[in-house]
Amino acid sequence: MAEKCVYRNFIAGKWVETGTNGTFENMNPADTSDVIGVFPAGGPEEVKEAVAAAKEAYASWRLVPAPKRAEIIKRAGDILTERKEELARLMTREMGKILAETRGDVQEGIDTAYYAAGEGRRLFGDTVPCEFPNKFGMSVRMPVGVCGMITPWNFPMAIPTWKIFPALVCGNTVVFKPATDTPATAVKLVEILLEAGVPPKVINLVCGTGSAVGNPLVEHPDVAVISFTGSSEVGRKIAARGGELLKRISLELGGKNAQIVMDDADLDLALEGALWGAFGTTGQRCTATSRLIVHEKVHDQFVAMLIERAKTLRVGNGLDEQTQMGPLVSESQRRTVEQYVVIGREEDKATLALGGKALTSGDHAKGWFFEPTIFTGVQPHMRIAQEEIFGPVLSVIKVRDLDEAITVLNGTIYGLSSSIYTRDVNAAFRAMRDIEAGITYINGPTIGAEVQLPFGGVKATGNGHREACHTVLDIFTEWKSIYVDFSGKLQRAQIDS
Ligand code: UN1
Repeated sequence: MAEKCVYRNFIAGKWVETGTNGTFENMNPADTSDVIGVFPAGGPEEVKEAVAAAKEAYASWRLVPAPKRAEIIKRAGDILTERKEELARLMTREMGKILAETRGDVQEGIDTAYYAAGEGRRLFGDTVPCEFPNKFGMSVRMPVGVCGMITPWNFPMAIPTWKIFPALVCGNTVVFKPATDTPATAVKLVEILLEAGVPPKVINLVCGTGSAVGNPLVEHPDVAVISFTGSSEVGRKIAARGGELLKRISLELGGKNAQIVMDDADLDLALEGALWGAFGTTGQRCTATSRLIVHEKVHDQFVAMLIERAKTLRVGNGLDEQTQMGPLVSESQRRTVEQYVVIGREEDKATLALGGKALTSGDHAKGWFFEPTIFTGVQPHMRIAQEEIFGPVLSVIKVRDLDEAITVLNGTIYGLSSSIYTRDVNAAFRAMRDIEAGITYINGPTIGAEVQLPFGGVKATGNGHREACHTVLDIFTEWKSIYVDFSGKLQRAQIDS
């Protein structure tokens, strides 16, 4: 068994071992006898201290030229590259997903570092003509101030970097509250940022629960921006409070993503997509495929192919290179999935076609494993077709044609990712236009976003912001319009001709 490490918070330039709420342990979800470490459980006091430090550091960090700030983020990307394997292993231990995926998670952080570093030499604004002679107009992006980053456990590296790297390049300072299920990766990220040259008080890390750390961060008057990825339930509360406090709140919330399989699709390709989309990361992605909408002409054949393959998926410890699906992240996550299986079975007409049970014996005895699960005959209104489960549960819905497929796909409160498999270019273009989602894949699964395109969703998935890409800059900068009048006289806009 690995040794129990003691991890620390990083507040006001110092590593602090104890939290005002004591400590908590973080367990390997594939083997709960493996304790990854002991972590300080912070509270409002730590948030206060961290925000004060970030506010103080902001005064000088905002004046560091953006290309210099970006060089530091580029170095962080280099260090992540050097340590990719070690970080991936730690992440698999604390979060459970398989090594191929944790390597991908670190890679997404590396990609984000290099993309954000490039922005240090862009951060484009506009120069525009003015109404008067000898007058100059331009817009520039200004940093916003102290940013509170509240991040989930499913992408312990990628999602924090989506937020922290561009925020720092833009000249903001940060208080980072990672998920309590994945704090070790967060500590490593902060160590790397410091090693890369981020000045100590510019980045602060406070581990702890949402109520003890997250809420005070949202409430703090000196925190200008909250960027949150997590459940719609929590996101709604943060947005409501943020609205009262007139803060900028960026939210990336739930999804109930669907893959459409049309009758002309390459079924082998669609099968690979469905398996990866539904069971990759054990279904614990915001972008996971949790509904499969299949044309009636190919439905029975495709479902048979799907079950055949899903049955063979190797479920186990993600550290084993042979494993294809790891455990769920925690006991409570497994309980949620179990409850949804009960709900699915009780709802009329749905058939549990595969799986549905926790795996609790042999190699699976010490972790939160669950079988790949498929419901067929699902009706679009059923709870298993409407609510985000965040587990390896796929609901198959049969449809008559493209119109019905798109109507069913759009028929949830969410709108993050979507996919259609078809060889018909007309159907593909109609899907691109009519699907209500922030992301649409043609002949690809619902998972697999790259950092140079906007990431986020419509409807209850978010509040209009987009992470990644240059669109993330709108979260972490304020526009300032600047007029320079070099005429030496008063020129009154809209009045003097
Ligand atoms: C998430 O699940 O919140 O597109 C992020 C993907 C990954 C990111 C997922 N690149 O699935």
